[in-house]
Amino acid sequence: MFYKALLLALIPAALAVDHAITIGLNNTLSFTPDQVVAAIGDTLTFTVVARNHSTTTTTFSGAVCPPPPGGVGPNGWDSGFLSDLDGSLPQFVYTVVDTEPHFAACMQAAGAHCRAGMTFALNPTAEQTYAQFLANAEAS
Ligand SMILES: *[C@@H]1O[C@H](CO)[C@@H](O)[C@H](O)[C@H]1NC(C)=O
Ligand SMILES: *[C@@H]1O[C@H](CO)[C@@H](O)[C@H](O)[C@H]1NC(C)=O
Ligand SMILES: [Cu+2]
Repeated sequence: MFYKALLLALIPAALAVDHAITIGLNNTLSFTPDQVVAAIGDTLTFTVVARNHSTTTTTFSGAVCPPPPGGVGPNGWDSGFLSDLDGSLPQFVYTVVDTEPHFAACMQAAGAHCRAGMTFALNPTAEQTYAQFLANAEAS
């Protein structure tokens, strides 16, 4: 009985998936991949591999850039500035808590990175696509 309970307790953790996202690949203003479909309990592990960036949730449209400190919620996130200028490859981990779409961008340079297309979507939908979010960011 004890072992069965232990096994059941371990199942959700075993099914959770970690999604690795690289920030600044090849020193570009980018998230790679730029969109992820994830389930509740999954994690997003962002790793900055160049310069000094953030992953911060923002609005889908309107004043997209720069994302506000603390990020846009509910259930948003803000890594704060993560600098790889010292080669430390800093990481930020977000655990998915809902199935809603979330849109994020880098808040560096007063929104200049965001407007240059440094944008990311978690669970985009047919109505709120990554392509439209990117266009909204570039125009904001
Ligand atoms: C990054 O650089 C490597 C080698 O320099 C290249 O093979 C790869 O295609 C580049 N990727 C992107 C997304 O620019
Ligand atoms: C990273 O960028 C922020 C915002 O521009 C800045 O305040 C901070 O000093 C930078 N960090 C490093 C290590 O340069
Ligand atoms: Cu940036």
